[in-house]
Amino acid sequence: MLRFFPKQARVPLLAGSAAALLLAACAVPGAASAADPKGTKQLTVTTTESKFTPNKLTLRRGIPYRLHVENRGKEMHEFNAADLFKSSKINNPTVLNPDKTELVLKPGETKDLYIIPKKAGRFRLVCPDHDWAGMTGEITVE
Ligand SMILES: [Cu+2]
Repeated sequence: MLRFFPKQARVPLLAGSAAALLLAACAVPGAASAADPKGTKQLTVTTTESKFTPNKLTLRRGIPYRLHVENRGKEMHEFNAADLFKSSKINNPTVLNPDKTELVLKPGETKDLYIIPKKAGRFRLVCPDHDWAGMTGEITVE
């Protein structure tokens, strides 16, 4: 009788740990999810004072991209491609600013945007804080 009770108590404890592990696995950023569909291509753009590198990108319609933007500068930079974002499917819109026009990056910050371009064309890329200094670019969707 004395051994029976601890064994019984162990079962819900284990089930609880398994559930906690499962929850932890789901919370890991970058874990396979709806945001990272099969065939996703990664593109990396860095921001510094005062430019995008590269500042010309070519995407293809209907292809899922993970647009990885790294701010390696000492100032705040924005990756603003408002018209492209408007005409695309964005799988994680909460990474954008409230107007859904740009990624805002503090110095040293990195953000990933999951985007599927839907409309062909040439779209303006700009950092509204530093466009006067030439911090502009162009994204072509084919
Ligand atoms: Cu800037």
